[in-house]
Parts: sequence; structure tokens; C-alpha cells
Amino acid sequence: MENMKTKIAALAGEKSAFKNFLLKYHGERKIQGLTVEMAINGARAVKSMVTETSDLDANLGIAYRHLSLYDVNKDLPKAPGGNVALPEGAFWLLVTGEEPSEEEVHGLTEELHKRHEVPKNVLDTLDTLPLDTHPMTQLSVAMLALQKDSKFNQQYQEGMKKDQYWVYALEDALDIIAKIPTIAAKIYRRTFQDGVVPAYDTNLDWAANFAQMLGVNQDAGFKEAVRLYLMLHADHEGGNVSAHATHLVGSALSDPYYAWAAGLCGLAGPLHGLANQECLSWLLDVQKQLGDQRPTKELLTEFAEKTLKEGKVIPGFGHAVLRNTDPRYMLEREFALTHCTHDPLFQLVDACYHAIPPVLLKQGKVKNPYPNVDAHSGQLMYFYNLKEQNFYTVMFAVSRTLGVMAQYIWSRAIGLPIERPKSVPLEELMNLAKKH
Ligand code: CMX
Repeated sequence: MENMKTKIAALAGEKSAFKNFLLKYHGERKIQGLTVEMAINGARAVKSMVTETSDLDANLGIAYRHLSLYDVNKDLPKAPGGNVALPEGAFWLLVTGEEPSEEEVHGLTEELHKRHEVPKNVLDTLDTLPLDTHPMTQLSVAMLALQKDSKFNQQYQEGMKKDQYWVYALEDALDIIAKIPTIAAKIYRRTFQDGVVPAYDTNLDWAANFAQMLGVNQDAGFKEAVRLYLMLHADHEGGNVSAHATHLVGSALSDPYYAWAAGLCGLAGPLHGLANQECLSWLLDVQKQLGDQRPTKELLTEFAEKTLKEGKVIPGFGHAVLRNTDPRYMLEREFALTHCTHDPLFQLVDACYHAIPPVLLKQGKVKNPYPNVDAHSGQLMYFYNLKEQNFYTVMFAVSRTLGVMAQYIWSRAIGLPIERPKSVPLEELMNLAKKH
């Protein structure tokens, strides 16, 4: 871990100086004209935040630092015998901006194993919740129950200096990343299975151990699928609801536990993280209606047209920012083409891939008719026997912990201040519009 700390320490001074330079010499420069539409419609695409870890291009998709997801998957260290980049490596890249060596990823995995123990009071707190409590609610409660051990908070109470903020942010980030798989597995096992969590295995990497603790499938393919899932969902820029909520709450110097608990509540929204569970429901419903018929492009075209006629959206297609097929979808598709072409649900996903974009294009109003990651990830989990859709957003959350924690560290390292945008009543917007 010393290596990661040294890299952040070396970069933090440079980055803070750069931020101060921008503020001093270019602070008044206009980068975008604000419009009434931007103020009303959720500040979409308004360049008004700093996120160091990743950048979303409408056509190319997300880049972790300078690397596309295809390059992340190709270049970063893999598990022995595996073909998928380890998510720990993605965290290293998001934090340091550098591709980690095998040794650095191995060291990080070891560090996470050392920190994995979840305090008994947190597990006991989960056991007090009714079993029909949504898994995302359980996860948010557990995150807050962990908060009492925040090192950032303890140090803050003891008068920590500003240049030490990132050091204890990193401490908390590593603790949260280390513990969240056990908490998620506990939630899964108590809600959907017998309540017993398979033993933690320090011989495995972070994702493979999580896959094993879920206890649904001992297949090596499932471990690879979970590595892929956790690597792909790690970060998606700073403006999405969960990342932004984490950043906003963190900007008040609430510690990483408080900040991520807020982010988790945002991730639980149906327009954000919960969409993947809705996608799988739609696919299963179509599969039921198809009965014994093989899913063909023609049949799926009919289904898609029917869904649109009923005034519903087709889950898993379209995106607020992307204007092309989501690379996360393409990497999941490549994985499925290697591991599960015989799966009837994959054959349905494949038919959707060919049938739905032309239907949405014909309708004429959708800005992006192509699939996003949610159109595929449920199929992969379902194939490996993780069938409870209510749990899928927790999988997403375990992964997204990597990105939001990496950015939390950087927000403190470069001293980003408390967020406080100006809001105005609609009438004032009208007055402003008349003036310009
Ligand atoms: N099926 C049917 N209609 C769709 C559509 C879809 N998949 N995607 C967009 N549209 C419609 C919109 O509802 C909108 O219609 P109205 O003008 O009648 O309101 C019109 O096309 C234009 O929308 P847009 O500008 O292309 O898309 P938005 O930025 O407004 O919305 C999103 C983006 C993701 C909410 C939307 O595409 C959608 O609802 N998709 C299905 C749900 C889904 O897959 N969500 C997961 C997103 C993944 C993520 O955010 O990470």
C-alpha cells in the first residue's frame, strides 16, 4: 500500500497546484453558456464538476483515466488462467492514473484481505431487518452501521490537517472496498438463501472470493463473470446520480461511509442503478410470452413495436449521454459469446441486439437506439444461477464502490470545496431569460 500512497502523495501537490493555477489565471474564463433549459432539466452535460478518475465520451464510452474499457480489459493484470482484468487493478488505475503491475495488484488484493473483517455489530444490525427489506436498503443501513469506525472521522475530530485528508480518505476507502463483498454476500444469503455465508477465502482475488461467498455457483466461469461485472461497473464519470451524491455529501467533509451511503440511496433509484433489474424482468417476460418459439429478429421486432405502442420504454436501450453501443455491453457480449452461446436467455439478448435498434430508429425520437450495459448484465448473472433480480443493484454497488472511493480520495487530495450551486425560483429564471 505504501506504493499507492507514494504515488498519490507525489501527484497530489502537482494536481493541487494545477487547480490553483486554473482558478487564479483562468477562473473567470467562460467554458459554456448556461441556458434556462440547463437549469430546469437537471444540468445535463453542464461542465460544472471536477472528476479525475474517468471521462465519458458519447461515442467511445467511458475511459478509466486515459484507457478505454477495451484497453483496461486487455492490458490490466488477470487472475491466473483468467482473461478478464481484475477490478482491483481498475481501482489502482482510477486512483493513480497508472496501469498497475501484477505485483501491485497482488499487493492490493492482500491489503484488502487484511481489512475484510466486518464488525459483528454490523452483521447483527443486518439481522434485525425484515427479510423483505430491499437489498439496497440493507446495504445502505450496513454502510451507516460501519461509519463509527471511520478513520477519516476520528482524525477529523482530533484536528487532522488538510493535507492529511486524502491519507485517511484512502484508509476508509480501502476498508470499505475490503468489507463490502462480505456485507453484500451476507445480504444475499440472508434474503434469498439459508443465511449461511460461505467462508471468506484469502487465496482468491477480491471478485472471485465475492463470487464464492454468494454461494450460487462454484464454476470458474462465474468467478470470471463477476470479475468482469465488477471491473466494468466501477466508474462512469462524476455527474451520474450515485457518484454525484457521494461527491456532494463528501464535499461537506462527511466521511467516506456517510458519502457512499448517500450515493447508495441514489443508486437504488429506478432511473439509475435499479434499471438493470427491470431489464431482466422485461427479458424474462418476453421469454415467457415466446414459449417454445426460438427468439428471432422478426419476432423481437414485433415485441419491440408492441412495447412502444403500449407507451412503454424498452429497458436496456438508450442512454442519457452515450450515442453508440455501450462498450460495457460489448465486453459482456464478447464474454457471453465465449461462455454461454447455448443459453436461451443469451439467444434472446442476441435477438434484441439485432432487432431493437432499427425499431427505435424508425420511431424517430430516441437519441441513442443502441443497447446499454443493463441489457446484458442480468443475463450473465442469471446464467450462473444468481437469479434474484432485486439483488442486481447490490452487485452494481459493490463495483461502483471502486470509482466513487477513488474520486473521494482525489476530491480531498486537491482540496475541492463544499458544493453550493445557486438555485432560483421559476419566476426568477423568467426574469433572467428576459434580460438576455
Ligand atoms: N425505449 C423507448 N423509448 C425511449 C427509449 C427506449 N429505450 N429511450 C429513449 N426513449 C424515448 C424517451 O422516453 C423520450 O421520449 P419522450 O420525448 O416522449 O419523453 C425520447 O425517446 C428521447 O429520449 P432520449 O433523449 O433519447 O433519452 P433520455 O436521455 O431522455 O433518457 C434513458 C435516457 C436511459 C432514461 C432512456 O433511454 C430510457 O428510458 N431507456 C430505457 C431504460 C434504461 O435502459 N435505463 C438504463 C440506463 C443506463 C444508465 O443510465 O447507466
